[in-house]
Amino acid sequence: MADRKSDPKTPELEDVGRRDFLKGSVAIGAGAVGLAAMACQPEDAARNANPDASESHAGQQGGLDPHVPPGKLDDYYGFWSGGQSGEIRILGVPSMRELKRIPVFNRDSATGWGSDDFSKDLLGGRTCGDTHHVHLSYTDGTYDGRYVYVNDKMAARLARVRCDTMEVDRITDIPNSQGTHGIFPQRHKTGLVLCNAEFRTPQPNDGRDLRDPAAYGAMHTAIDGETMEVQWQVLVESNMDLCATDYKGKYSFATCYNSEGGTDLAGMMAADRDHLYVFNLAAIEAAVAEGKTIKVGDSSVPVVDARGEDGPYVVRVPIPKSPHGVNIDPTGRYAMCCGKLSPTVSIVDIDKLDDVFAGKIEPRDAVVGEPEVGLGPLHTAFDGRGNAYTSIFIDSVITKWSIDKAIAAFNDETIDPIIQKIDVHYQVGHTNASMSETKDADGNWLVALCKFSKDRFLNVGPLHAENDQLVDISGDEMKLVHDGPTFSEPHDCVIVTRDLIHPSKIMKRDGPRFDYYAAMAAEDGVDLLVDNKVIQKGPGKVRVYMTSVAPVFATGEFTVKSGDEVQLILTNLDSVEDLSHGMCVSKHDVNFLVNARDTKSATFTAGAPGVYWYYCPWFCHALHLEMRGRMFVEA
Ligand code: K7E
Ligand code: CUA
Repeated sequence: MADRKSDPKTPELEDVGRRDFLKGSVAIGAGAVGLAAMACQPEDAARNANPDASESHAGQQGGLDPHVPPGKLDDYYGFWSGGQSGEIRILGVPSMRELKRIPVFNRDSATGWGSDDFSKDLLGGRTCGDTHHVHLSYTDGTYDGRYVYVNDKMAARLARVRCDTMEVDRITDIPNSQGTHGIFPQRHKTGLVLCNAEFRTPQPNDGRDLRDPAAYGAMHTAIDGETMEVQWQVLVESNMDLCATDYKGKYSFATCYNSEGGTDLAGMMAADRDHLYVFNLAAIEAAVAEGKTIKVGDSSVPVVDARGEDGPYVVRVPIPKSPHGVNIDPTGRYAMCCGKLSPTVSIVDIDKLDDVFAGKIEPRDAVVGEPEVGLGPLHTAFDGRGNAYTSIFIDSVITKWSIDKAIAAFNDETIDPIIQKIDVHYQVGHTNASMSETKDADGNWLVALCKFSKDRFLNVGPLHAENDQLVDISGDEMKLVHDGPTFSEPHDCVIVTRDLIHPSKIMKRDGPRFDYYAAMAAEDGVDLLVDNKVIQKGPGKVRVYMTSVAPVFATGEFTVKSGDEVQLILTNLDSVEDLSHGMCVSKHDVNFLVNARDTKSATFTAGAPGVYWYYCPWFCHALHLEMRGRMFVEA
């Protein structure tokens, strides 16, 4: 890469060549951003054809070994969001092997998520979602291995996954919000999870102010990470994109790319500066406690109205231009705000924010560095050794830079904070590094989640794989060591040392799902772990309680009437690790998984009179194919 040193305080775009694409895109619109992405492909492809993977093996140039041999375990759990798929994936790092998909907002045929009774209730009739950001719960600045939180941008929801079962146990609808995008849990304890509304809407959104965008606003929402109840909201005038929290529990943050309040592209890009919202959590909670709040629409959630000027609840730190990511470094001192349409990262000194709120200094005085890192900076990761790694979308690079030097360079333009730029393929969105979002960032691995893969994999038709590339950052130089294709479209990931995560091997039978089944069993006088019973619940309503031990269902046949509403509740009595069964009912759209010691159920309407085989769809035994029974449907 050409050296791009220039005045860090001057984010103007001066170079020719690829840089012109951004100018063009700003002038012409979103389509041109796409063209810019295409245009830089052949050059990148030629330069990086056939990288020799063997170079990266242990012992050579001090690099780490990304190869995990058969039978060996990865050092890290990687939690990936699933984008349009509405799910979460678990990958092993550094092997980048996909270990699991956790259905969240989607309907999933393999597990029955979205069609079994409990998850169907939880999803409230919705069948799809759009997950962008996964974060784990924290205690004392590092992961406590309890929960994973993930947003749904499509329907403004927050879901929680238990780390012992790796299943969703709660989903919370966020009121007065659309486009819930950035989320971040507090880091000093399992406290609040803050959620940003990216889309401004009328408040309340009940038909008023439809065509009066000046009256729109957006909510910064606090959800209790334990109860998953919405605690309060702060109403601001502009949109909010990515979210972050400090390490002390004092502040939360939201980037704003549309301070203009625009409703089209030109309008949203008009201003040279937008801002970082800083939320003063103690002041907000005091206002909530004192009742200095409003109610919006049908929601009973207390809302602090902080629209307009800086005040005790919110200040706005000016950031050039349409900022996107905000990431806090592992020392907790600095918030890195990526410019997106400015080639800069603005370094906000969190220690100065008390003085900003006290009115002693101007908000912009909290910016202590603004290194120029490349065209289209989006997100920043850290190695715990004082370096930052920023993903650069348009240039398709990861830029490694020194935080200390970037701060020094703010007042001394002879200092160059840029250490290295490495090509990634192509158009990187998020980047993250091992333990990067914690005080224990360990500087081993970095992942670049590239939005395009083009020529990197076999052509599989118009929809290409994403390319999640693994970079060894343990040495002085970043080294690309692996291309990892992923299905559409994880935005973000976190990489967690494996000793922090303790999943159970068989189902523990607690939590909201088992509360649901315990109530049902009590109502019917049934012991789920013992009984096999067909219970007539009233005219046209039947419950079938069934157990299984490989390779048989304890109930080999049962009889219902055509048109009956049938609820089939299956308990897997096997206590053997990895021995899952399931339930498929022929021609009735029923297919769900029942793990060892688990209970699941589905409700369906019995079809036309006849015999319908039900069977176990999970290979569980040499006689797995014989694991089936008959449902007799009578006229
Ligand atoms: Cu940058 Cu939704 Cu995190 Cu995508 S967002 S890249
Ligand atoms: Cu049980 Cu196959």
